[in-house]
Amino acid sequence: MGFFSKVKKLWVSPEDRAAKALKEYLGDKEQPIQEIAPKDSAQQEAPIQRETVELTKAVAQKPAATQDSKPEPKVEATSTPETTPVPEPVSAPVSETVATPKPAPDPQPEIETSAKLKDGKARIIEPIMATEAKPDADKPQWQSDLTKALQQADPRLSVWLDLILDGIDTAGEDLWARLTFLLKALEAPAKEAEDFVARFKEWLSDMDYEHVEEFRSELQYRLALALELEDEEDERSRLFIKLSEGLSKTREQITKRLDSLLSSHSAFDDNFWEEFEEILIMADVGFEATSELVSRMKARIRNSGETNPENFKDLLRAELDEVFKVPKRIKAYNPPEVVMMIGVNGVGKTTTIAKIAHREQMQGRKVLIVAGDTFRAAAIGQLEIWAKRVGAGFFAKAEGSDPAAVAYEAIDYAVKNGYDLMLLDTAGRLHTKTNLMEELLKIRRVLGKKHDEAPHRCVLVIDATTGQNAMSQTKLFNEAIGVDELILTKLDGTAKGGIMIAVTMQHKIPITFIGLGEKMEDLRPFNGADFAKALLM
Ligand SMILES: Nc1nc2c(ncn2[C@@H]2O[C@H](COP(=O)(O)OP(=O)(O)OP(=O)(O)O)[C@@H](O)[C@H]2O)c(=O)[nH]1
Ligand SMILES: [Mg+2]
Repeated sequence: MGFFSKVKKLWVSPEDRAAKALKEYLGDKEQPIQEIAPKDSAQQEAPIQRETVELTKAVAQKPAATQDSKPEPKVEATSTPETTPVPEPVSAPVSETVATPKPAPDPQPEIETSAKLKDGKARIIEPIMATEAKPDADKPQWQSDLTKALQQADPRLSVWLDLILDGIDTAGEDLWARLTFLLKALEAPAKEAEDFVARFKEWLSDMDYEHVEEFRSELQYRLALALELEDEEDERSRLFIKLSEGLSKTREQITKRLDSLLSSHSAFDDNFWEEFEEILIMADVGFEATSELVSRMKARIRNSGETNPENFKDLLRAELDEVFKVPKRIKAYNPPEVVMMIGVNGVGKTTTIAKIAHREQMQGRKVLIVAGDTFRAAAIGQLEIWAKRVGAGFFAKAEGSDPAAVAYEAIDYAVKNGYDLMLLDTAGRLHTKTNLMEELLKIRRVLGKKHDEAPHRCVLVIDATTGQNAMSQTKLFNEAIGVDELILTKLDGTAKGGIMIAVTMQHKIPITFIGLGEKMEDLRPFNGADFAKALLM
């Protein structure tokens, strides 16, 4: 859960919507809501403030997410060094400028940090949206300017970020101060805001990034996750652009040919369907899925009464949307949720684990990464580096250990240390005579014995660039191990994106994420409707 899932509403809205957000929140808690003051009433301002105190207290009392309560992940019986993702505290100048407001001559209520509220004393909190940006002798000019600009801005993350980054070219104290200011204005618990900034700093230093253009996108992604804004239009359109860029080669393969088919036919005759079939096969949709898709399209066209291929693309888009629709699964399990990542070598299992861990950590879950690929020391080392980078816990045993034993012990470790999610990496190829499938089945069995219904998700990672090969891999793994979800990586830059259609139609396994590049933000939840739209633009 992002750290301001409730309070963010205060920010995105003017006073009346802030009051509505409070009302909703307090409604959840079955508290009277009629006390919320109508706007423009100075006398009635107090109830808003009182309730805001409660709201912020509730946020502050939320079990501290991720890092602060996390014990150091211990690497047992391994030669690899311990992973200790301890973020550096926000440096003094930042907290001095931002986190500790100096006494103001103005009797206006101070903006308190939520961290201070953890001591249980009620204080008056003023949501920044409801506060007039009064000139304040003690407040640096940039803070007043920024407050005003944010108040007047369109409530969209990209717009806020533009304002935060206005005049900033490189990472440094100015950026930390402005970022902390934004988080504080959103009433993020101070510790979580601090962690956010500290982790981002750490990431910049790991990546050796300095200039805004190098990290803006990652910063926006992190904020979107933390603020739970990923589903909002702004972020969705950013993802759509990325998806559409990633699919450009596949689109070229399909759309160009489709356009010429549509312009050269004035009826849905046999010749039309034959050519359509050919286009799909060339785009790696595969024989079986192609013939199913063609019959489904024929039926759709019959039912629609459409006789002219002019509107064919719209109908195809609607059909693809249907193809990718999957019923929502009800998730119910005792933590930790155990996810087993499988797939042949080189498809992207390890990097995908890192990307998922990154997402989940940003959303407030405590993640343990487990090195179940014990056959190469390099694999353990690579995973450990990733765990450190994304701030997740790490569990491994010595190279050559039995992967099932690693999985078994990792569950104990995860339970003991209160992890929410355990991501188990596995080998893609064995360097012993043992059969990979038997090995994976053994891990699966051991997990199930150790923890109720584990693995809760068995995720097969496939490399989209392998085209039809992905089909046989899916069949093999599904029959041998059982696959709950698919993640398709390396969709960026391949013309073989049609494999998404093939694999979904034939195996009826939902695709949950797609990989559109090597960066953390390049793993995104899969949305069938967006895929169909991006493919048939
Ligand atoms: N372009 C692109 N590269 C990716 C993507 N996902 C992973 N990769 C790259 O693919 C390569 C292999 O990734 P790994 O995560 O090591 O693959 P693996 O499945 O763990 O490999 P083994 O451990 O050898 O079985 C790395 O260079 C990744 O950066 C993606 O979505 N797009
Ligand atoms: Mg690997």
